[in-house]
Amino acid sequence: MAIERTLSIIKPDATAKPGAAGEILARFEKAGLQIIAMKKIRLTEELAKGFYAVHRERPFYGELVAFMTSGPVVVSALEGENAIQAHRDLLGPTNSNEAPAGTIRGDFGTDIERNAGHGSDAPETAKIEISYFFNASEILAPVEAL
Ligand code: FUP
Repeated sequence: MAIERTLSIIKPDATAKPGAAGEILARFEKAGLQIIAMKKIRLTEELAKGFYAVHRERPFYGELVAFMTSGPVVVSALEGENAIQAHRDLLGPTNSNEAPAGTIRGDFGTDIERNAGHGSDAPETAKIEISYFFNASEILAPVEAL
């Protein structure tokens, strides 16, 4: 297995729940994923549309953009062994209705749209998504590498 980086977004439905963002971040760290960049922001329509541009022809695109701009998000870059799959395992299935208890989407999401978190799905998309939100100077090397 390789050391990878992935982009995580704690979505507005989860940041609206008291204590949820902190618990989600703690789950990342307990699973061995290091937070190498992080910020809490409110996505503009332009940022949300650009992030989900791959879905722009899909019927749910408008609603998804409206949801993603409805409140703050916590965006982070995570690094660790097999980080992309490890993070997606913590999230659980895309549809919160199908996500088991103990997964982030199962515990903090509601349905396929309001599903608490986003995680990159491959190394190429992780690289694009991390650079969409963070400059090189905002990404901090893990402690071991300092
Ligand atoms: P994932 O890789 O798990 O984030 O899932 P997808 O790439 O399939 O979906 C991207 C986003 O679109 C997810 F956050 C969920 C959202 N979505 C909807 O809002 N409605 C749908 O019918 C399908 C996906």
